[in-house]
Parts: sequence; C-alpha cells; structure tokens
Amino acid sequence: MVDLWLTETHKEAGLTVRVSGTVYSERSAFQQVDVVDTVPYGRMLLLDGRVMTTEQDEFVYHEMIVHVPMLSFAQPPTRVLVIGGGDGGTVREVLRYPSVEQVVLCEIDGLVIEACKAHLPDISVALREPLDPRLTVIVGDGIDYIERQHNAFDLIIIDSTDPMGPGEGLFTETFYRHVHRALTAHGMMTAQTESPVLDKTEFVNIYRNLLPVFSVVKPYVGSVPTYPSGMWSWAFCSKGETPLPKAPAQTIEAIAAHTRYYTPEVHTAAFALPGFVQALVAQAAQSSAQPVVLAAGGAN
Ligand code: SPD
Repeated sequence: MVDLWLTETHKEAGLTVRVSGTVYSERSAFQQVDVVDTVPYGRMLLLDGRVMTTEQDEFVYHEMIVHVPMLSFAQPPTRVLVIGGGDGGTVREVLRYPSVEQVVLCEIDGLVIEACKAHLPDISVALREPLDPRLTVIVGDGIDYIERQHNAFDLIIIDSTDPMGPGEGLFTETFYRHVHRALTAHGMMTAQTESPVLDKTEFVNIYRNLLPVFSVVKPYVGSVPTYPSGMWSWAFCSKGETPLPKAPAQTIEAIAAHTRYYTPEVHTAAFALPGFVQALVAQAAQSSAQPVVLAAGGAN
C-alpha cells in the first residue's frame, strides 16, 4: 500500500497527517476546494490547501463560536446571521436553540456548500433538504450583505477563512462597523481570530480593528488540534453585554447535553487569557489608540 501523507504548511510550521484518499478536488471561482480522508482526524475540508475543518475536531470550533455567545444572552436571541461557514457546522449548532426564529447563512462560495453536503454529512447536516424552515441560505458576499442590514440581528457570527483571499475583507474595521450597525441594541458578534501563537501580527491587527468599534471586545481561546499551533482564538464583541453564561439553567443544560467541548466552566475559563495573549491584546489596544498622524505640514 502506498504511504500517503499531507502537510498543510502555515508560515514556517506545518501539520502532517496520513491520508487514505482524495474524495473531492475542484476549483471554484474563489478558491481550490479539497476534501480528503485522513487517518487521524477523519474527513478533512481544505480551502486553498488550508485546513478548514475535520470530522474529528470540528466540534471544538463550532461549539465555541456558537454556544459562547448564544448562552451569554439572558433573553433568548431570535435572529442570527452567519457569514462564511459554508460547511454548515455553525448553523447546525445555532439551530439547536428553539428560541431562534431566523438564521441566515451567507457564504460566498456555493461550491464549498455543495462539497460539504456531498462529503461531510455530519457537519453539513443542517444544509440537507428539506431545510429547517428557520434557515435561509444565501450564496453571496457577506461584505455586500452586511452593508444592507440595520438593527437586524441579535447575533452575528463571522465563521471565515483566514485573513487572505476571499476572507480578507471580513477582518477590516469598516466591515466590523457594518456588523455593529446590523446588530440589535443587545446584540453580540463572535468571529474567529486566528492563532495567537503563529499568527501574532494578524491577531494584533484584528483586535486593532475591533477595539474602536465595539464597547466590549473579549478574546477567548481553545484547542483545535488541526489548526496552526493547535491554539485558536475567537473574539466576543458587543455593545455592552458581557460574555458569561447567563441563559436560563435549563437552556444551558439542554445544550450541554449535546456538546463535547463546551461546558459552562469552559465558557468562563476560555476568557482567562495566558499572559502572552494579554500582551498581544494590549499591543492592539495601544496601536488602535494611536492618534492619526497627519501628513507633514497638516497638523493645524
Ligand atoms: N486556519 C483555519 C481557519 C479556519 C476557520 N474557519 C473554519 C470554518 C469552519 N466552519
């Protein structure tokens, strides 16, 4: 038998896994879409050669990007927008809440949705027809979509790729300002914010863009074994609401009965940041507070 190994390189580091076969490989208008079978992590989705999700560890990422904000609402949220997330894992978790009346999934790449529906059935289960009547799937650019929304969603989840290629525009201050405007008064946003170990520059830049926009900006961390360095981060942002488990005990128990990573204790603990991550956030705060330097001669 041929011994096949795949390495995802990320800057000067890499994740190497044994592969038992290629399941899908197509180029969309936006990116290269691949699905492969790996021995340690099951089926894996890669976009432009970057690991997006795997059958074995997707639960960490999807539970943390969804249940941390959802269970931080004291009053059950009803309207949720997911930008990106074409694999369906995030909407699968959102739809566990009976309080949710409307979920919009806005994914730029229809081929990602099709590949996941065909080859990652457990992750994409919520995208299978017939759809839950609460779910609307839009194949379109989240940047354009959000510009047209005002006071429309209780929770907006940015389930993006890395800040390059099609995902790049989902990390700018302008985009975050549109998200802020699209949220209701008690609204919250969560977004994936890269590895604080291997993506220090990107991490600082993301928080530099978030801090001037939202009154509450709290990074939180977790372990996603197949993401660069294994240490991953998300941002919790709001107009004043704090990220603590505040949902009724009954709701928290009903959700925790399904989750494998999320617990109310993990929720609280994820915001206890290691010193080096605190230092990165302080660096972002310092640089976002810098006064705008005017061109020479323009100071008065
Ligand atoms: N470096 C990989 C970052 C991927 C984050 N998004 C994953 C999408 C899973 N729904």
